[in-house]
Amino acid sequence: VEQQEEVEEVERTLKDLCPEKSPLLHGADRLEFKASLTLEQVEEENRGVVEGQYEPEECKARQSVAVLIPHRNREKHLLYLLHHLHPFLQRQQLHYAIYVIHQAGEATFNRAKLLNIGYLEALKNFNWDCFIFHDVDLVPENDHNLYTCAEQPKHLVVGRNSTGYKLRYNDYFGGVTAMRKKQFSKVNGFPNTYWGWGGEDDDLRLRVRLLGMKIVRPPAEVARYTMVFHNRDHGNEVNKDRMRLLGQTPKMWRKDGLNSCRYKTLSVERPALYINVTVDIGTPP
Ligand code: UD2
Ligand code: MN
Repeated sequence: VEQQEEVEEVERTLKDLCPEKSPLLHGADRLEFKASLTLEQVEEENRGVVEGQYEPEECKARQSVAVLIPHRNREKHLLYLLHHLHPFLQRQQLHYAIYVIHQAGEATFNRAKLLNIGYLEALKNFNWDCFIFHDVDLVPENDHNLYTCAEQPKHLVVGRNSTGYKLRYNDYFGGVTAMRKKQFSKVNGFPNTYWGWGGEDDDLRLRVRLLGMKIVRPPAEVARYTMVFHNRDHGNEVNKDRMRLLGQTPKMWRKDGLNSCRYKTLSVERPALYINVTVDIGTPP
């Protein structure tokens, strides 16, 4: 195995770097969400993806990107997202892998903690440069919205169908964000203490600001998403504590985050199109 890896490493260094702008991009897409879509079909369309991972044949990718998707009980959304995201990322000529971090059990959902776990687990497989924190129900509409990291943390959802493609509020940092490994570890990741819906995205934004970084966004014409319609899930009720927690972020960010993230990995499965990490994250205090 080691030798094989060395050969791959050499091949990688011999290839030319991919062009700054991929020739495969085609701009705005008309997204289709067919109720009849099956996993077999999506696998068939993406034969180049092996155990959730892909690398362009034609050139050496400029960034290695791990896409992290927090998940529970949204199988249909996941299928739609895989169907659109794989070809989308391939057109961007990225070396990437898709990780689905699946919360086991029925306890209150914790999106932020799942994303911390995704980051920690993904780094056990490969030294990724860039992490995309991605809601399962948001499908990008335009492949000029690049899933790469920048000098500053990047927010990729300027607009979506359900909000008339307008930014929800000025400092908004939810839905899909891109941070370099260094940027994310500098802020100690997400908080682990937000159970249920809301606030965790604002906490990450506060962390980013406290550490002197600034959020950047792609142009509004390209940073567009369709959110597959859904109601609020059972087990993800509004987090009534979120305002209080947000008030404590300046003193809590050092203690609560990547360095305090405790969980139990129940399984790591590798079906064709993603790496499925199932975890026991505990229950709210
Ligand atoms: C918004 C944000 C989201 C997050 C959330 C508050 C946008 C576009 N998104 O989403 O990033 O900050 O508010 O927590 O503004 N999930 C499951 N199963 C569940 C519950 C949640 O898989 O039972 C995952 C899934 O990836 C989902 C994400 O958590 O997309 C966010 O939950 P949501 O879609 O219910 O919340 P929403 O749309 O208000
Ligand atoms: Mn949603």
